Amino acid sequence: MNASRAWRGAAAGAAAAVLGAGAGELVAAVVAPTSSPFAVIGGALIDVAPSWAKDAAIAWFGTSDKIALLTAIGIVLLILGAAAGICEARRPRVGVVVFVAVGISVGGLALTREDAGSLALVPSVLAGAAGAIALRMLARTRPGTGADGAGQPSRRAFLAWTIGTAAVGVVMAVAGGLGRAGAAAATTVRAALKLPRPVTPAPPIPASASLDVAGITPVVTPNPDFYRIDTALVVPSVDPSTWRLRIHGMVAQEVTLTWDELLALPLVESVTTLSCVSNEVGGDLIGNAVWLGYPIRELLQRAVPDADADMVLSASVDGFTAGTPLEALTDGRAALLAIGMNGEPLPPEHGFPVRMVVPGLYGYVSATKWVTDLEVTRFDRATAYWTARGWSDRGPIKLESRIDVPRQGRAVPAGDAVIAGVAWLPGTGVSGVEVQVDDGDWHGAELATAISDDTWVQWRRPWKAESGNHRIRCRAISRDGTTQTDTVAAPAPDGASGWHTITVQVS
Ligand SMILES: Nc1nc2c(c(=O)[nH]1)N[C@H]1C(S)=C(S)[C@@H](COP(=O)(O)O)O[C@H]1N2
Ligand SMILES: [Mo]
Repeated sequence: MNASRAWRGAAAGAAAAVLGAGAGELVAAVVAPTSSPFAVIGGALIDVAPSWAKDAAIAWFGTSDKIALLTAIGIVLLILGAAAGICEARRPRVGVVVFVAVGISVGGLALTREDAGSLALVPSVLAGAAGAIALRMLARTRPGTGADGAGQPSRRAFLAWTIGTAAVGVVMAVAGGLGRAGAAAATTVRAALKLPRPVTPAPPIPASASLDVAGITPVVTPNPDFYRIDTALVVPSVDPSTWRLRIHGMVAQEVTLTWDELLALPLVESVTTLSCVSNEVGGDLIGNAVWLGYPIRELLQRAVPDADADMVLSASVDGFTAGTPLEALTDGRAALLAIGMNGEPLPPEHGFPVRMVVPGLYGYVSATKWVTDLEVTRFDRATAYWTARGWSDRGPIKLESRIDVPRQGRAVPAGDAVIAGVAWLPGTGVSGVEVQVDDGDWHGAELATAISDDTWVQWRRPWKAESGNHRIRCRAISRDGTTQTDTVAAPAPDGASGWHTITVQVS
């Protein structure tokens, strides 16, 4: 086979792959939103990925990890399509068989996913079939075997057909994506929803909780800026009218709760800082919000957990699970079944309609989004999503502090400057922050008013910046008198530690 035939085969195969993938996204949007080929392959990869891979993905791509994964899948599918196209050019039907086989395999995989509906097989199988047909048709448009025998028009026709096929695929994929987001119950119902007022509102946030420092992290994180971490490639769309929470397991009395029942309960508001265990020292996988919800403790009281239970395994519609110490849900802290975030219904990507928020615990052991099930159990009987992947089964948030101003590596003009940031130990609170420049003494920083012991607190310290390179470090002191450890730990298995250290150039 000559090189140009191979290239044309590859182009035809790649274009057919784009068409197939686009068809898969579009069909999925209509019949099975969580079972598009990309969602299925990506979801399966996320679930089989070892924890170091998740760690690396978050370290490299941050909250763009999902886009990076989808891009990688797209590239692999393109290469696979091109290879199938070359096979087809060499031996008609072989490439077609590859497309059909990939479609059926991904369809089969779709059926094994936790959130698979009855039509889960359909998008991928149709995607494979559409790709196969496109490849067959493009193979026919190809110029004949004689190198230039078919002449220019046929070559041009082939190019036009190939580009056209890929373009149709892209349009279908975009339409599918937009359609899925727009039609999702979570989007339409949420828009029309009005949250009840809390019976116990959070005290107003004092003006003194915010320091007047340009560039410091706002003390309450606006929803669009709140970090997002989860295993869901497609944001689950949960219709509140069919939402149910079931509390079962080691309980005297099973409890189920509907959306209307939840809304009718006396709701409370509290401000809690939520952090991801993958947050590096100095990282931004942390945010603070005003949460509206119902204390989980009250619901557990109705269920009456057995005396020897010590864990609540919460599960979401997409199969994610978290194992929370029963004690953290019953000891009186503001552990909420939350429906509101900063005065709005939960944004879809933050768990609409209902999620958990537990002060003092990393999200992976406590903050289940799209939650529908609480099983009262024991740590020696149940394993949760991340603990099955090597992360610690207990996940208390570690005492930490972060320098936001100046930024690492930034040039700072000599003279009066300010060093500022945030510090946190949700559940206990922060009583002080100290700052060190180069090898000088540690100096106490000014603390803003803490909203509560469950939230981070802003801090600042004036600094006479002299020209040259400087290293700046900070450490927090918690209300129980502990100083933040300088022991450097990576996020795995139970959260990063160490002093946030930056270098700046003063001129
Ligand atoms: N259903 C579901 N809930 C989840 C997760 C998830 O993957 N799926 N990730 C958890 C983790 S690891 C964290 S840090 C928090 C993040 O919540 P956020 O995305 O609202 O910031 O959600 C938790 N709840
Ligand atoms: Mo997390």
